[in-house]
Amino acid sequence: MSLPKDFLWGFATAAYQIEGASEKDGRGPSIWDTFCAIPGKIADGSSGAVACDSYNRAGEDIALLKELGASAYRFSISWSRIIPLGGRNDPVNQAGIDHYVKFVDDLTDAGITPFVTLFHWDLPDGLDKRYGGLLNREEFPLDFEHYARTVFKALPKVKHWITFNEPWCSAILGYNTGFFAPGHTSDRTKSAVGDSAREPWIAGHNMLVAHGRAVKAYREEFKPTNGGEIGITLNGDATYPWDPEDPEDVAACDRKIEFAISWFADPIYFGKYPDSMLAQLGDRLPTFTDEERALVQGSNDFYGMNHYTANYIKHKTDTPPEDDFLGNLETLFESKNGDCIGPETQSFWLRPNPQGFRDLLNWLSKRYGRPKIYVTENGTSIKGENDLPREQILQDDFRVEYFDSYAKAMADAYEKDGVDVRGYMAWSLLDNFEWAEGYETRFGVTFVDYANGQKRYPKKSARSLKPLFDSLIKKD
Ligand code: GBH
Repeated sequence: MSLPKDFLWGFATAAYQIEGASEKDGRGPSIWDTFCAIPGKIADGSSGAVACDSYNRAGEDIALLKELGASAYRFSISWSRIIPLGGRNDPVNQAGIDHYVKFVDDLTDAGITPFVTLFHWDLPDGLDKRYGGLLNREEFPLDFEHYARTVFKALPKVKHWITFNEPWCSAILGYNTGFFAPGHTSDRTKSAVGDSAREPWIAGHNMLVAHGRAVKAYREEFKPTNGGEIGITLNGDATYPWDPEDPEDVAACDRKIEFAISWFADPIYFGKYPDSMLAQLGDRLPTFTDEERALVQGSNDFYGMNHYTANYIKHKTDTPPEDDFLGNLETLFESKNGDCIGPETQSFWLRPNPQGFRDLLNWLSKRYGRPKIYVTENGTSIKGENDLPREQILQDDFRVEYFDSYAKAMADAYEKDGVDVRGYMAWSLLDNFEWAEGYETRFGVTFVDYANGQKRYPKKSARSLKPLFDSLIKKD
């Protein structure tokens, strides 16, 4: 027994990945609807237009969560359902609000604690078209603040708020590699617009300020009456030196985490960007005005941690190209002496390494002064899973083992290392729209039969979490 007795555990999803019903009840398009319509952007040519049809099956999803024994559920709100065009002077869509009010009511009636993400990458397309979306330093933070306030007002029962999910992905994949919506990149074979050397750092800066504005609004206008807490969710992988004898590889390990996590977390906890980023990016990294810094510094009530994998890190010696976003280093699956970081999965970037989870929890706890941490995502795909017959997909022992080893690594971080971890959300409740990879990669603990009316079949892993957490959470 090693996790605290009020520890919350459950599952996570995101609106665009599960909801479908993309035109129902007045929803406006998001940048992902637009991006998916461009041939070649999504591996299987699909989109989130139907996905798991969760917008129409909210009751079914809640019943499933209850059946699996979850005490928490993390989901995101589709901004363009609340404000179809997105902006602070645009009409608010009551039908969209009503949907989430009922969802939160039904969830809490079922005894499940909601964790609500305001932004999981699905920016209203209207804002991208109107003023360049995340790139607009004046408009974007104000529109986000207004959207956030609208949702805070509508959902007073929600006590755990996440502003942004993985701003790294929106910034780098959206504006450097162009792998995600809105697909900007300097590579003109992939996009007519974009500046990979500059736009990602601007987008990241504007998300930080938008986060700060939403937090200020929450703390001043809602927290005094509703209670509750608010933070941001950041993604980051664990790092190990390719050659532990080489101090440059050891230094590059920290730099890799700084470029992924501290890019956002340092301004939030310390009011400034990491020195390693300033040194490499110079004035391509925006400077905080005093007003912006005041909004951002101190703006986390908790740290939301999304974590999946680890890498060996090898430093580079040449001057990095302008579009480098890793920190002038290579990420590898094998170390110098031939050790492998973990087994292959269906995701090219993901190799299970539970020790890395414990180590990164410690790294974060140390750097940021032992913040309260919620693990807001953790999970795995399985190599070739989608090609198996359903009966075999349901026997997902690889995923069972992943959750088992990662949860125990987290419990060790809590019990033995003193990391203040309070909750854990497995990614994901359902197989769903895995962004640029479409439906070929499955992350769910529940198989979704897309060919037959989105019917749900819980896999072995779905039922493995309750006994696992029952064994780890202290009884009194
Ligand atoms: C999460 O991101 C997302 O929040 C969730 O929506 C998604 O479904 C889930 O993971 C599974 O993918 O080699 O440059 O393309 C996880 C963190 C960070 C993992 C970026 C993939 C790709 C880096 N992601 N990474 S790159």
